[in-house]
Amino acid sequence: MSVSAAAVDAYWMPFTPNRDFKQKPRIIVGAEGHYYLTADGRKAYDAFSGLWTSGLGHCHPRIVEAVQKQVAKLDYCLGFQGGSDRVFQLAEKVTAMAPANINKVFFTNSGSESVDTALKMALGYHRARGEGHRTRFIGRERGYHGVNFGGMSVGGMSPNRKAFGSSLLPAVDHMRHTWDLEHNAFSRGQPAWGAHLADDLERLCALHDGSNIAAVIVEPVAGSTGVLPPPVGYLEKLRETCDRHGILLIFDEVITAFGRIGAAFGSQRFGVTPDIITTAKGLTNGVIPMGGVFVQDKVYEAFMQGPAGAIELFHGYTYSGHPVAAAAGIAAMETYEIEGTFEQARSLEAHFEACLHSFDDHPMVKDVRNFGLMGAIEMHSRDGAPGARGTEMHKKCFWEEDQMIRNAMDTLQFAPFLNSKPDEMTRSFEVIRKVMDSLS
Ligand code: PXG
Ligand code: PLP
Repeated sequence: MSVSAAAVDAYWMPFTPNRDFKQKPRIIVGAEGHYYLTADGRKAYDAFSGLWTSGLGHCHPRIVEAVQKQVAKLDYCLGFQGGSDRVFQLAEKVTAMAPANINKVFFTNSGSESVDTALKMALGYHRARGEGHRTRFIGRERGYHGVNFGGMSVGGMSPNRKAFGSSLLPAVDHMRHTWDLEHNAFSRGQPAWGAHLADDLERLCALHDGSNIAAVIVEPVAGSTGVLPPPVGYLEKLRETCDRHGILLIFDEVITAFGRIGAAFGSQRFGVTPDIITTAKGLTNGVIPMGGVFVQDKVYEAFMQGPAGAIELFHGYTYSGHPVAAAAGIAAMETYEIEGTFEQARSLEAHFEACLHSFDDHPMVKDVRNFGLMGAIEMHSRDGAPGARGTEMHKKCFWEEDQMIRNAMDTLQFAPFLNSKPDEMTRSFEVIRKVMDSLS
């Protein structure tokens, strides 16, 4: 069945210039491994692993089979005062992969829900310990924590906040972001410069008194904003400051968890353990929507007080712990283990870095950044038309070169498959260079 003009017209697309898209829609009807199948009958290489989601490739047979079996056996069951066998099994599996002291997970349906859940847990944790005055949150400029009210408030991407300003959470401050063209341009991996920017947290503690701050939330590697790896020593400094002031540290690992930076959790790669970790995306390889919030034992234990029969956390979603999502999650975790995916991702890093940084001297390029299998090529904007080059790259790659790439304004973002074939990766960047060369 083809998609009619009326059908295209009916759908209000997320984070998309709707009117522009609908003039010539880019519609996907299938996927196989590392390729999308387009409505006009082409195969397009997916250079963004879905939307950072599908590191194992599309339609992985083990996950497909697990989902098919599960939906025929238990399609749904309530998640409050009941739960499917699958969700408990998934919880055991994923907490076993988490850093020491992190042994509990709460399930949601997305990264945005994971973030808002984590913020509520932080408030509840402090209140349960008699520190209900800790109500302030600290985020960071250029952070992305989803689009719900909490995540939007701690997030630092101005277009996402602009129209909703008066309804953001009131007690939120932001640290500066860590990108500085003068000091850390064209960095490979973690930039050497910038650890001192974590001192912003110390300043905010001095301003408000640290005893009023509930939590600090950062992405270990900022993703949506165009891949900003943490300067050497930066995350360690945040951890140390939080400890000194009794503040919870939340790592938003919606992108970095489950192999994207060569470990189950980014915090393991960096050797810095937060109190709460938010996840989604790779939890099910993107197959069924699901998120997870992982907490240190002390956070869970703080809630386990009061009358034995009482609900400890007044929070949850109709679809928390959905059995089909949980089955997809179990199959994804099994696949990561059987195929050695995280090690494979790590082994691809050097090639990926070389491909990206081959653009360092391109006249149209302003900066190139990478960490793990996260990468960005930032182009100079065309005079008077910011974003135009990025959009042209995206469209030309799709229509003329059978490549699906992702752009945010004039920054091209790359999330190769965790099991990419090096020659396909090389070819993808050759095509991107060709298209970039053709731009004005
Ligand atoms: N936190 C982080 C760190 C994320 O990257 C979210 C929260 C929100 O997750 P949901 O599932 O509610 O979308 C995200 C999502 C991009 C891009 O192009 C990134 C995301 C979503 C869409 C596009 O970089 N990240
Ligand atoms: N709105 C109404 C009227 C509801 O009944 C519910 C859930 O029962 C919700 C919103 C929240 O939906 P969800 O649990 O899927 O987030």
